[in-house]
Amino acid sequence: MRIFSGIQPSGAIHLGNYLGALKQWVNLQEKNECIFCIVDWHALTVPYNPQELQKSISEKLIAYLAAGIDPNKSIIFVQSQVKEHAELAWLLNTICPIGELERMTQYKDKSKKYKDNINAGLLNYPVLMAADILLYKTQAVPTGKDQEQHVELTRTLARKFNQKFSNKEEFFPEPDSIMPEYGAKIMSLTDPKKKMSKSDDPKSYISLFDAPESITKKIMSAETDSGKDVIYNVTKKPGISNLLVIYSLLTEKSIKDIETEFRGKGYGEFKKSLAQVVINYLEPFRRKKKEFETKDSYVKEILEKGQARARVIAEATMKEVREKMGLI
Ligand code: ATP
Ligand code: LTN
Repeated sequence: MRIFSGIQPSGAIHLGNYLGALKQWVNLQEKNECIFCIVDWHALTVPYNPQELQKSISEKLIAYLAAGIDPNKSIIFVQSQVKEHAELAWLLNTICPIGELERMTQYKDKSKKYKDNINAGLLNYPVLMAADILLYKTQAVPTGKDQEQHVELTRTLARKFNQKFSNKEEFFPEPDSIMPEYGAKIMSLTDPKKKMSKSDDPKSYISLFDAPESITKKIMSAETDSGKDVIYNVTKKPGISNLLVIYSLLTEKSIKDIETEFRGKGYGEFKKSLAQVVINYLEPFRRKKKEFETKDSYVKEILEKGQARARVIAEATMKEVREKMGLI
């Protein structure tokens, strides 16, 4: 299968991004043709600092590598280096109903969060994402739960394009979402009713590269619920349930077994143990990050090679798209 996914170069990659997306990518690359993108154009739709953008892109690439994405198996590249993404996004805009965009949850959330910057890019964001995916004739898109709606719109646009411009034959495949059974929506540590998000306060997430002391501090002060029993109940105990999911995914123990282990022990002891689990799990990530930071030219080369490989596919698709749409 051809797989495509991306992460924005905003904030620091956190456990939610890892458990929802990156961890799946690492497994998928073994048996599929995978393309992983750092979607810098998407990150411009909310306020950002131009001086920090390139640094943030390098950090994301290092996070991909530290998490286990192998540049010999997968294509890794930066979105803005392959201009066909913008061209296809424009063309798909002409078949995308505005109403579909206005009902997108992420658009509604982000326009509430950035009231002074509700730009057209924020509304059109899912069309660019559809272009990212369709440009590579992708069959499946591994992401967290929050992106499911955007992948659904991508399917709608693929179908519309095929009907209008391809004699109803499948030119663009309609891509499936791939989501993990657990971990598709890891919640914020400071507000467990909201998803963990890189653009929020760093106290609300654990970055893949947080120092051990910082991990302990964040977990010990994570918002938990009234009561003291370590029990999974998303409606009554969203805070402790979120921590249980993280514990279970990182140790591969079932939630039931963890509940039994901490019966009668209270939140404090559970959190202390979780902090240790997270610190140990992320230790190789911190080590690999240091290693890659000293290999500047190797890291640059990965992006150059990735870009060249991505471009070959993108150019071929666009040639066909232009012909189908009556362009030269
Ligand atoms: P931002 O706050 O800048 O919007 P984000 O934290 O939502 O960032 P993205 O770059 O938008 O991160 O997402 C990268 C990938 O991580 C996507 O596949 C997304 O679905 C997934 N993801 C993001 N947040 C979570 C989460 N809390 N739980 C599980 N998966 C997540
Ligand atoms: N919108 C996604 C990032 C993204 C993406 C993509 C994911 C942009 N293009 C294509 C999968 C496939 C997000 O905010 N996480």
